[in-house]
Amino acid sequence: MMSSLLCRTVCLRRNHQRHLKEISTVLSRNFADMQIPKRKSDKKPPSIVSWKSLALVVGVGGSLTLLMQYIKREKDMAAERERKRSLGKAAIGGSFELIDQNKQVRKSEDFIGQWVLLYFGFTHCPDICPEELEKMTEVVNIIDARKDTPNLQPIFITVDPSRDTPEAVGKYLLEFSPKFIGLTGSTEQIAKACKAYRVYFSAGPKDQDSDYIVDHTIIMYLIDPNGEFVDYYGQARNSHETADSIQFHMTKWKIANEKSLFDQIVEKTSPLLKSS
Ligand SMILES: [Cu+2]
Repeated sequence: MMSSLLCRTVCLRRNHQRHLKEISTVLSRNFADMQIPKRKSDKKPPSIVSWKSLALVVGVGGSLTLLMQYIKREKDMAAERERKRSLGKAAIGGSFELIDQNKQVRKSEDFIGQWVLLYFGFTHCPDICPEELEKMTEVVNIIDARKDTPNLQPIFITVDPSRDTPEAVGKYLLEFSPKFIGLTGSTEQIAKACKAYRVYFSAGPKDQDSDYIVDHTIIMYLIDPNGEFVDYYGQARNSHETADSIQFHMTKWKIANEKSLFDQIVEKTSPLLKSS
């Protein structure tokens, strides 16, 4: 009895030990399979968009936008020029090459950058031309006296080139204002200038003193610094009305042609864009 009890105790102990061993083996296997999660690194992952590439994208994008706006503006201006042409406005005016009172060749292009008030007449004109040149002098003096307007260059072109030599023109215009530039030339040159401005002129018959009257259009033409005809003024307009109208056109032109900050940026960046 005693021996059987002892045997059972020993057997139980052995079973228990075996059982513990098995548990330990299973546990150690399971622990070996378990993966310990790695600690997250403090380092940030590399960003796809760096500051440098972002700046480049913004820079290129901005430049392209400016270029597109510049192209659009150029297109609009070309359309406006075309519209003016189709209206026939630009049909008045054109190039000329004449001789001034100092016998210097003067071309229409020489006056680019200036506001010009142009009048066609002749030095032997009994009344109309003196009146108009008097008025023209007043207009020029009014405009020149105004600080917010650029100066106005008065130009006289003769429609009587056979009598109006450079000397005769110079002497005549000094009676009105030293600001005048007086132009003469060959019959062909004068005819060409008159045709450009649609000025009609026709010499009448000579009297016993060989004097004659030249019938002609009595109009003052306003030309802007681009050399384009802007407006005209007939006899009915007095000097103040004419000056006010000229000032209005000068202001309008300045707004339309003034370089904005945008234009300045485009001007500076467009060569860089072209070369890149
Ligand atoms: Cu006249």
